[in-house]
Amino acid sequence: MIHDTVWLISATLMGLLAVAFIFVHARSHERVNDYAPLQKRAYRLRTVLFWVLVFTLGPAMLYTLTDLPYGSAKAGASGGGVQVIEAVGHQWRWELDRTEVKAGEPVEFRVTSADVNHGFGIYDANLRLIAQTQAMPGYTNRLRHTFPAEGTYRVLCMEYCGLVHHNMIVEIKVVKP
Ligand SMILES: [Cu+2]
Repeated sequence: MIHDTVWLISATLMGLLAVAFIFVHARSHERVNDYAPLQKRAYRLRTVLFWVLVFTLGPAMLYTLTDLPYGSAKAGASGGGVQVIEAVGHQWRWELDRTEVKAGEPVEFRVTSADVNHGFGIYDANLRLIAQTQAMPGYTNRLRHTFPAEGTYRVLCMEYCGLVHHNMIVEIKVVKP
């Protein structure tokens, strides 16, 4: 959904930019000898644009800052504690210390590897990727995700790690809180 919106906004802005280029190109053949009035108009436009930006982007910036820091905002919103899943990648299986979590409450995956690099990808029932991080030996990556709906999710390895890489699948059950 958000991707569609972002795509629409980007396409619109790109379109406007293209129109501006076409406009400039079309007008570029005109000969102008007196630049003074043109300059005056351009400076006025620049001043207007400056204040438009200050009054639109300024409040937008302040508004988005209220979400910081992201981690504590998410954990605090639910009221409940964070559900922690310790995940270790092995050639060729996932080892999770729990496979059932509650929907609507944040889950923190602490992801590492016992051997080589693996990719820790969480997929929904339609095999759509919803969150991912890397499983690295000697390092623990923290991935926070809140499952909005109950259901069966799957963790698949996203990084080719050897012969039986395709076998690295484990299910996570997300249940009603
Ligand atoms: Cu793999």
